[in-house]
Parts: sequence; structure tokens; C-alpha cells
Amino acid sequence: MIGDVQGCFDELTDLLNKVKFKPQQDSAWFLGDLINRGPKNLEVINFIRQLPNTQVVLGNHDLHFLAVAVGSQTASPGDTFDDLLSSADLAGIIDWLRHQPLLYVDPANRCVLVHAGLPPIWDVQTCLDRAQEIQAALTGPDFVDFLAQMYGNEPHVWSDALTGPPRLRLITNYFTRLRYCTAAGELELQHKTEQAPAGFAPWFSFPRSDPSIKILFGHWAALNGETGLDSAVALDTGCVWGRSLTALRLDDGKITAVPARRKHP
Ligand SMILES: [Mn+2]
Repeated sequence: MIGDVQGCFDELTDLLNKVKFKPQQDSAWFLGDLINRGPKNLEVINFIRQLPNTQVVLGNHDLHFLAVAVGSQTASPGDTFDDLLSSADLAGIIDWLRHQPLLYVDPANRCVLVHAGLPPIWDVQTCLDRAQEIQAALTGPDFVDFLAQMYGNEPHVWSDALTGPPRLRLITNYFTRLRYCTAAGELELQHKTEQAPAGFAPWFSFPRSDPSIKILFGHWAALNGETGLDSAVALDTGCVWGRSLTALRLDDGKITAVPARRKHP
């Protein structure tokens, strides 16, 4: 289980060497934000695509890349995925990425993989149903429209009455951008630090209806791997920001990390 790679292919290689990863026997699962901000996005995507045993969930940077790649959004100044955009296999990369899920549940290990988090208002089955709505949009004929309408911070709280693009936008924000929220699932998307804004708390701090299911997530580099809980494991340790790339071995909970080879891009 590997946290946000964000194009740091050299460190991914270092990490897999350190854990003596054997592609034919072992599985490597990725918690989203495979790409962007880092230098070697094409190498990361090509490597993961050819792994025989892998599972990926999409992060906000992966979705942003898709939106730029299909022309639904212009690139931001900090985006580094020109290597993907100019790849001869861009169409194949788009197709592969948009067929990856936002959520993956592993019944054998009783764990959930998600990029950002799960809103406390939904049990895991409800989360799966909602994530399936996004997968249907992303794999369907209107995926370019979905990507164009995905951006924004509103609506910031769930209602079963939500429909269409606002409904899909909020579900996407929960699974790929969530950090702080309220018990009612009200989203706060401005703060990235460890300091909660008034009235909000980290999404994993709220009681869940299914607490025995372990939630594995990335996205929140400022946590530096610390949630203080066994039931929520944070694996983004900010490699692209010059810190480290971290893996968790599910079999025994062993954590392995390698240092970033370079500082902030
Ligand atoms: Mn992210």
C-alpha cells in the first residue's frame, strides 16, 4: 500500500527495491495522486499499468490531469504532466485512468482504499454506492462533461435530494479532497494544515458505524502519517515536497519509507 507518488518515479523505485518487491508474487496498491507536481509522471503511469497485481484509486490530481487532457480544464501553473500530455499513448493513458475507481474495498483484509477520506455520514456500503456513481460517469459516454463540471467547492454538504453535476461534484470532493468536515458531513476545503478550522475536525475523528474496517488514505501530507488511530492510516508523507515516500505492508502493518531525492520541484 503506497501513498501519493505524484510523479516521483525514482523514489517509487527506491521504495520497491527496499521492500524487495517482486511483481509476479506481490501486490502494489496505490492511494491516488499517482501524478502531478513531480517530475516523472509518464514513467509512474507506465510502470503501474504493467504491474500484474495492482489496485489504484484516483486522487484529485489524477482527475485534474484527465480534465486537462480532454480539454475540459486548462492546466494550472504548478502542473507538471506535460510528459503525459505529449505521450504518443495519451489516449491509452486517459482510458486506463478513467477506468480506475475512487474507492476499493478489500474484504480479505477488511480495509478500504480511498485517496482523501470517507465522510462520517456514510457507512462503507453507502460510500461504495456513491463512488459507483462517479465511476459510471467517468467510464460513460459523457465523461468529458463530468470532468468539466467537477470543479468547485459547492455544494459543501450532502442531501439525498442532490442530483446531476452538484451531486457528483460533492461525492468526488468527499473521496478525493476531504480533510476537515463536521459530523453532518459539511465540507471545509480551504485548510490543509493540522490546525482544524473552528467547528470542524479531521474526517477520521468522527465515530463510524463500521469501525472495524480500516481506512487507508493519502492526500493529507501535513499529517505526515499520523492520525493517532488504528482504524485510519495516513500514507501521504509528502515525497513530492521533499520528505518521504511511504509503504504499508498489509500482512503485518510494517511501515517502510524512503527519503525524497530532491526538494520541492
Ligand atoms: Mn491529493
